Amino acid sequence: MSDRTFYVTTPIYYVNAEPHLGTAYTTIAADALARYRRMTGYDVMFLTGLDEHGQKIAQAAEENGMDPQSWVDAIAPKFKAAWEMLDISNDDFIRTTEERHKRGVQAFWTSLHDRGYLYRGHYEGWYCVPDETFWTEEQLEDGKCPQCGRDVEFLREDNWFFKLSEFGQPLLDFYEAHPDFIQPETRRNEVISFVNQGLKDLSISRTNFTWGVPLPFAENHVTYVWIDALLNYITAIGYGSDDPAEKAKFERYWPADYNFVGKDIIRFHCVIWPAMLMAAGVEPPKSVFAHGFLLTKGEKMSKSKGNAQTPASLVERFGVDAYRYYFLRDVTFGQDGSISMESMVQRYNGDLANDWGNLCSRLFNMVGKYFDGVVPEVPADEAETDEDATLKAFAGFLPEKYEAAMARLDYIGALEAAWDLIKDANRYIENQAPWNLAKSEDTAGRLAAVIYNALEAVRIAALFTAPVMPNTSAEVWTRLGLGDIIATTDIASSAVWGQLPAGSPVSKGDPLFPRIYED
Ligand code: ME8
Repeated sequence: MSDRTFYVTTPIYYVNAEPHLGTAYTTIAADALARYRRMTGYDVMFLTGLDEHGQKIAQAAEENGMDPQSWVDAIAPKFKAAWEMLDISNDDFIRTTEERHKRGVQAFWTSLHDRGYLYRGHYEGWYCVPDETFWTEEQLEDGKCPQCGRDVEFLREDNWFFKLSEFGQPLLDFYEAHPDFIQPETRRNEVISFVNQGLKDLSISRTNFTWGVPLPFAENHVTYVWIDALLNYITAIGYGSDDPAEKAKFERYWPADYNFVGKDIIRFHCVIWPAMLMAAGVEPPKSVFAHGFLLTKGEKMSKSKGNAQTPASLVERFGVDAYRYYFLRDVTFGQDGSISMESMVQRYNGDLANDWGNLCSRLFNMVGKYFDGVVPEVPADEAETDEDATLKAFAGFLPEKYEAAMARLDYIGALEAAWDLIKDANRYIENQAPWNLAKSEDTAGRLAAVIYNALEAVRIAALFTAPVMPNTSAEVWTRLGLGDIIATTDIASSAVWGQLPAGSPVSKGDPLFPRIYED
């Protein structure tokens, strides 16, 4: 096992409804990163899961005439199935109703209680059930939730409180000492200015319903759902367990490299979460990255607005790899991005059918036609031309360019780097015109070189498209007679030019991305 570890998480999604394009977006982004890090030799822990407690879930269950546990048990498989369909390679899947989580939550709050960070108090104020968020009178906008615009309810409860107000300065110091903790920069500024306004103590328990983790030191109190949910990132890897293997796991993977979240839940992740961890003497994660919203027709796509599509219909039309590609290629990670069927068809036909699919088809066809379906041997005395050198240079730059882009979570930049090679390979074939070289015996050596070089470019491009489009890359390598591309653990060495063995059988196969015609 590699001693370089990498731990990335998605939010744990509410089970009040089925997965949709928004939740799939975060999950795919985390998956592509996890896959890439595995290909660069890291021992990766990629966690996703479900947020199953709280008033909102209890209400959803009631509305559906079910008890909460039966309800969450009915929805959980739908998330698992959706992530399977999208080829999400998570290493674990946590549900907050699992024993391991509940035990960890109780251990955590007991520890904060023992450390003197909790006290009993009285809460009077507003609460937004859909967002599971407490609001003060002044924060409301026209009497509604300032975040989602929906109705709020007035709460009067004797609760337990966490002394969040003591963490204003420690948090500001932490942000300063860890400039990468909140990403991107705009979110960092937003959080700093929020903390600068002063923090209020946080109510951490609820008493007017029971669907939550009981607070171990307070009868009839269940933990506030957010502070239950945030802890999933540590309970999943063994926090609170006595089992030595679980403890070792926690030591191994914590602190997480990235908590991926949408910008809607940044305060929970960048203010409450690190403060909780500081109070418990646990290091905060290295980084919280908040991406933007997917917008359809200018509006945030969300379950409550009723404009949230499920991934299944798009996957059926475009295929899973194209689905994954579209969202990472068309939406800048960290900013809001409009999505539409038109732009998806355009990306599909342009980048996938024309550039990548076509490159593979025409090339594999030519190997069949000119070399009986095997990778040609290039004669030792065949001189390298400038065009050959250019193509090799594109392949040579790719590992570094790709790594630099992925290190800043610039998925578009990473895919563009891969496309530079794909486009140059297409240009190369056009310019070298192997169909002309095939006409004369005198140019047989050159023909072999051109086909070999283009195949090598395809082999390498498949490596760098694999984190986003794992199925297509696996298929390309299979067609080249190569092994399991997903098992690559040193992508940079695998990308060194010239490793495609002469004599390897190449099969043509069906088009990787058959053109789609708009209805
Ligand atoms: O907030 N565009 O769960 P949730 C992009 N359970 N991403 C979107 C999106 C959109 N239109 N809509 C949703 C919760 N998302 C809590 C999290 S974590 C300890 C607890 C994504 O089901 C995005 O990642 O409401 C957002 O933050 C998340 O789904 C909210 O999922």
